[in-house]
Amino acid sequence: MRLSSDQIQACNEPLLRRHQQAFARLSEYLEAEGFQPDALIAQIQQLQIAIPSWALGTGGTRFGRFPIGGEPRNLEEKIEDVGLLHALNRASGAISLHIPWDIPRDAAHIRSLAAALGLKFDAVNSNTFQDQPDQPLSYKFGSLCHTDPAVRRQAIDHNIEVIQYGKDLGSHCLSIWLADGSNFPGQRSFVQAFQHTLSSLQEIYAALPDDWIMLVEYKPYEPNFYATVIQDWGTAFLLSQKLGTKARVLVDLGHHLPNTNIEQIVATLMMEDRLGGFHFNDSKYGDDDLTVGSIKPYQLFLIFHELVQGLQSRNRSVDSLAWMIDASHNTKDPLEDLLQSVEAIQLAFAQALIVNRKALAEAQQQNDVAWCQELMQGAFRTDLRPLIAEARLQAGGAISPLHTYRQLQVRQQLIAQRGKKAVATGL
Ligand code: PSV
Ligand code: MN
Ligand code: MN
Repeated sequence: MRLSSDQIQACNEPLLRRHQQAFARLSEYLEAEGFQPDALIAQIQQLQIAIPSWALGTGGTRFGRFPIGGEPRNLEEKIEDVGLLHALNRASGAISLHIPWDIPRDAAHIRSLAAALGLKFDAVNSNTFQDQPDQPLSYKFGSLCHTDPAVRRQAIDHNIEVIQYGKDLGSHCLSIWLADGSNFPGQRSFVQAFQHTLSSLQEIYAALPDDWIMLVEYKPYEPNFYATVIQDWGTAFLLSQKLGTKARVLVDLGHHLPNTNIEQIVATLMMEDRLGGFHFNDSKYGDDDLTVGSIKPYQLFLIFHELVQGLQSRNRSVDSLAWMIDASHNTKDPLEDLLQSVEAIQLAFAQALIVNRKALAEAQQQNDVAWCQELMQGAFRTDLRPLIAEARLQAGGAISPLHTYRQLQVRQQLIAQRGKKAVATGL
C-alpha cells in the first residue's frame, strides 16, 4: 500500500487555514527572538529518524501480545510500512534491520523497493542474544564474551556476515548490542568477559569497511540481572577507544539506571567525538520502550540541547549521527506510535535550536542560575508544533500525520490486504 501526495494534500486542505494562522503567529514570535523560521525548517527537514524493522508489529511482554492485524509479514511489507510513515511525516527516511530477523535475500530488489519510497538503510543490527533454529552453538552463556572460543567465533562470523548484508544494502553502520553478562555473583570473571569481548570486537572491527561506523550499545541489566558485560557508557567508551576511531558509543535512552543524567553523558561523548548514535524511546522505570517523549519530554529536550551544542561546536551536520527509534510495545497501533515518536524527536530538536545560546553562555559565565533556567525553560515551553507541521507541509507531508493516517484508514486497508491475523516477523 502507498499513499499518494494527492491523498495527503486532500487531507491537508481542511486544516490549512488554521495551520497557516498558527504558523504566522509563531513565525512572528521566532523572528522577534532572532530566529529565521526558514533556517529552522531547513534543519528540521534534515533530521531523518530511522525506523527499526522490529517496531512495525505490535510488541508485547512475556505475559501477552495483542496483535491488531495488518502487520507486515515480511521485509518487503516492513519497508512498505516505513514508506507510509515517511510519506506522512517526511522525516522517517531510513530503516534499520536486525539480522537474522530480516534477511535481505535479494538485496538489489530490497534496495530498489526502499529507494522507490525514498528510504535509505541505516545501521544493520547483529543478533547474538537469541539462538536461531539452525545455529550450531548456543548463546545461553554469552556470545562475544563466551568462555568457549568456538562460540565467540560463531558470534564474530555472524557480525561479519551482517556487515556484508549491510554493504549490499548501502548501509554504513553496524550496531552491536550484546545480552552478554551473568545472572549470579561469581558466575563470570568480569575482567575475562571484558577481554574476550574486546578481542572479539577487534576481529569484527578489522572487517569493517573504512567508511563504516561500529556502534557499541550499552545496557545495565536485562536479560542478565547481575552483571552486563557492556553495562554503561564508560565501558562502551573504553571499548570504542581501544578499537579505533570508527567505533562509537550508541546511547539508548532506556538503558540507564533511574535518574541517570543522560544529557551529561551525551555532552561528554560529544566532547570526545565518540557519540555515534541514538536509540530513542521513553521509560518510567527501565527499558520500557515507550513512545518517545511520552514520559520525560524535558529530559529529551535537554539531551537535544547538548546534541545541538555538540554538533554546532564541531561544525557537524545532523546526519553525522545515527538516529533511530528503538521501541516496541503492546497497546497502540505501532504506526501511530511511530508517528508520535518521530514528532516528539522533531519537537525536542526544534526546541533545542531556539535556545538563546549566546545569552545562556553569558548567564552561565555570570553564574546567573535563575536566568539560565529561564532561558532553557523558555525554549522548552514554546509550542513549536506549527513549525514542525510547516516543515512537513513544505516537504510534501501531512499537516497532521496521525489525523491523515486515520482519515485515510490506513490500518483498515492494511488489515484488508494482509489479514486480521497477520503477525510481524521478528520479535
Ligand atoms: C536491547 O534492549 C535493545 O535496545 C537493543 O538495541 C536491541 O537491538 C533492541 O533492543 C531490539 O531488541
Ligand atoms: Mn537499543
Ligand atoms: Mn533496549
